[in-house]
Amino acid sequence: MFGFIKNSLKKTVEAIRAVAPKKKITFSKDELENILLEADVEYALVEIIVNEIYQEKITREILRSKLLATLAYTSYKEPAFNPPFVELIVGVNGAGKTTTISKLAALYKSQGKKVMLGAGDTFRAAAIEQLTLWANKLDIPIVSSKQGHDSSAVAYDTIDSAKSKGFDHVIIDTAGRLHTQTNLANELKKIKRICEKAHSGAPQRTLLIIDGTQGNSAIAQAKAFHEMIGIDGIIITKLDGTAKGGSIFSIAYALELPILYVGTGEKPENLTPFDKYEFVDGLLDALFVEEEI
Ligand SMILES: Nc1nc2c(ncn2[C@@H]2O[C@H](COP(=O)(O)OP(=O)(O)OP(=O)(O)O)[C@@H](O)[C@H]2O)c(=O)[nH]1
Ligand SMILES: [Mg+2]
Repeated sequence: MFGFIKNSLKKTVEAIRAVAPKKKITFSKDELENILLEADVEYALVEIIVNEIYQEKITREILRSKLLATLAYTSYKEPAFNPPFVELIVGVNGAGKTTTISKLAALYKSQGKKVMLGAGDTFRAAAIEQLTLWANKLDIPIVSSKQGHDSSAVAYDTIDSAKSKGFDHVIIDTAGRLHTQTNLANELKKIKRICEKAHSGAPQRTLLIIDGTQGNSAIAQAKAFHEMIGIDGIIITKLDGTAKGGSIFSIAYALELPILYVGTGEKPENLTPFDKYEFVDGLLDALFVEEEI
């Protein structure tokens, strides 16, 4: 898997090149400030990072420790659970929920797990079709209903069926938009409640899908979802298509939530576990030349 995160930082690195055209051994505070802002790290966090550095010449090691510190909460520990492990996938429309579900399903299947999908986005007919298409392609069972039907009923039926057939994993899609924000909040809360009714402890994981091309504007949105239903972890999609890779620092710092994976393309295999060291070193490799010994 190594290299996927670094490769998908290409556009972010191109943006940085505008203010740091050449690799160097050290940078000044002013230079560093410009670099971080260009990578779309939020201004407030840039100030925190820069103000905590006392040296005039900033080396790779100094910056590395500061950047890693902003990612302190990003690792995830799976809770103890009775199978099936139920995952609820939420996020605004177009964030990449359905695509990410197919990526997760492909991953779990490749690990030998029995996976079942629930087409819980009953708001749009196209959403049900899209997930069904993926399920057929991946040869994974799916539970769905007609457009406009109760999404909680789909969630219940999926979990019920997975339990009775001895499946390991359930992934439930949800709508990104309803007629109003209050409708969406109520629907998601209800789905969560019904999951627990169908299977004690479910959903074991509620994942928020964030569109990486949105940069820092995703923070407020993520906070709203977290307050609404409680988020256990984040997946950031479309890292390959954004010059705003630095916003991951601000998102991680502001939300203090684990980042489980990043999306690095549209294909089912383009899902990479988020490795904070690879992410930070991928950026630092573009900035610093190795010091001569
Ligand atoms: N380049 C790239 N494109 C992605 C990635 N993840 C998703 N996409 C694309 O983003 C678009 C939206 O993805 P969907 O999975 O349909 O998003 P959604 O959140 O389910 O959207 P709604 O169902 O409308 O709420 C599609 O064209 C996907 O192919 C990624 O990691 N990289
Ligand atoms: Mg969808």
